[in-house]
Amino acid sequence: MDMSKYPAEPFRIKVVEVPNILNREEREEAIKRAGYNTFLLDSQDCYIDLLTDSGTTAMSDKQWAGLMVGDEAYAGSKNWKRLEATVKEYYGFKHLVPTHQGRGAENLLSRIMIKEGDYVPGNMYFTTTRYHQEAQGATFVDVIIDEAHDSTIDIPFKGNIDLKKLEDLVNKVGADKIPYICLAVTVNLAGGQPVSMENIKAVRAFADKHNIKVFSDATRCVENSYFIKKREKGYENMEIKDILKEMMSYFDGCTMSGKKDCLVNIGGFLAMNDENMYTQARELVVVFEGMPSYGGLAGRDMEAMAIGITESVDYNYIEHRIEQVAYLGDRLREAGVPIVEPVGGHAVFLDARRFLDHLTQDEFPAQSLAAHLYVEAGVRSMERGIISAGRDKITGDHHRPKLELVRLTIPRRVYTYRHLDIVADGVINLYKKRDSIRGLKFVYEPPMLRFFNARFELI
Ligand code: PLI
Repeated sequence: MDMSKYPAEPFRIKVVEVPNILNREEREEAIKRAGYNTFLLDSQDCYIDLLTDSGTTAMSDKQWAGLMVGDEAYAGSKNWKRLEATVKEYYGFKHLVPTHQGRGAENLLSRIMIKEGDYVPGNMYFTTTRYHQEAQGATFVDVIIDEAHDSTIDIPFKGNIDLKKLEDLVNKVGADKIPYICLAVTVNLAGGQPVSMENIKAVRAFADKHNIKVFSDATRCVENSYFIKKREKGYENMEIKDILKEMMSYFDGCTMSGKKDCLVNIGGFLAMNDENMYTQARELVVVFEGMPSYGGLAGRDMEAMAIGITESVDYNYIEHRIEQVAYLGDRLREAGVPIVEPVGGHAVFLDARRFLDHLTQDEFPAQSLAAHLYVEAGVRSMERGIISAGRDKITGDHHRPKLELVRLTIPRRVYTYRHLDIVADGVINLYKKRDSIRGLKFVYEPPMLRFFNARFELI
């Protein structure tokens, strides 16, 4: 590999964490104890933990210093004032309520906007987002472009919304049944794929025509901004922070999981422009999260998030973050391992259907691949396939996503290129002996968000 293509770490390491490095036999025991579910492994038993990029960021020295100026008053904390001002400055929305994390904001948004029998179109589902929409009586409708469901198609903005699908939905159910369009930047389950500014503008224009609101799932919006800078004409000379602000200007508001692009271990917010909606959000947040000036967070958490937001738009940070993920993808592609193309912002996704083409979807290939990768290399990854998709609330059958994936999610500012080499070597070794990998069956299936706590055994 020509390493000069990849930017070196734009940080120095000041604190280290030493995990257990188990041998193969110990890892076999550990995964059996965990019911072949990587969510149920002990963190200390995972040498390289790529379960998620959520809340796993290494905070900066400035953020840690920020924790010391936490104002832990029950109401009116000064850290809240700073967070509010920072979100207004970088995201441009008039109002926000803090929440303990992204799903807290999704709960509030869904309760405020959705009536029983509504439809919420979105560019592919995310587990918690869809859960909250359905819990309020809505039907989620996937309106992402078809290409997003094919892991082999390499196009620059694979997270885009298909305007024709939106139009068809409006014609079928009527615009008054669509309280808002949920537009995620980037699209996690499509592989961390970005949405173009052109598509965001087109969705805005469509929504205006039909009097529908547009809310963004802004969880990885800084990563989306980087892709726009690199791939979309007219944005190549703009600063990340200006791209971010322009992007957000097309939305009526957003939900945010601060645990990703705000570079913190906990936190989130719901932002909006509408005065009336803000009043409702303030009324609801006290029921589910806490006072509108803390929303389930400590003052110190809000301080760290405000600082994280300012650091997240730094070009050196985001360039290294995205290109490091690309490096892992390049290594795997070079060895012929089937991955989702193109590589997205936060993770490399293994295509388990092609990796384990001797297994059917009912043998849970992605779940099995994740379990075997742990045994092979001490690397923890996550299934994003039939298990994550859950069951249809009416028919009770599995949702059957076309994409059956294992996500190798890279935490921000945590691992070096050498760590990623260990991951790549482990995956490549496993690929060479893929025919010996067996499928799994449930021994315990939870009724909701089953992937978190499910248990399996080898078939
Ligand atoms: O985990 P939360 O509640 O802070 O955020 C929920 C959430 C909303 N939208 C998107 C696109 C997400 O990726 C997301 C959380 N993602 C997790 C936990 C992940 O591992 O990807």
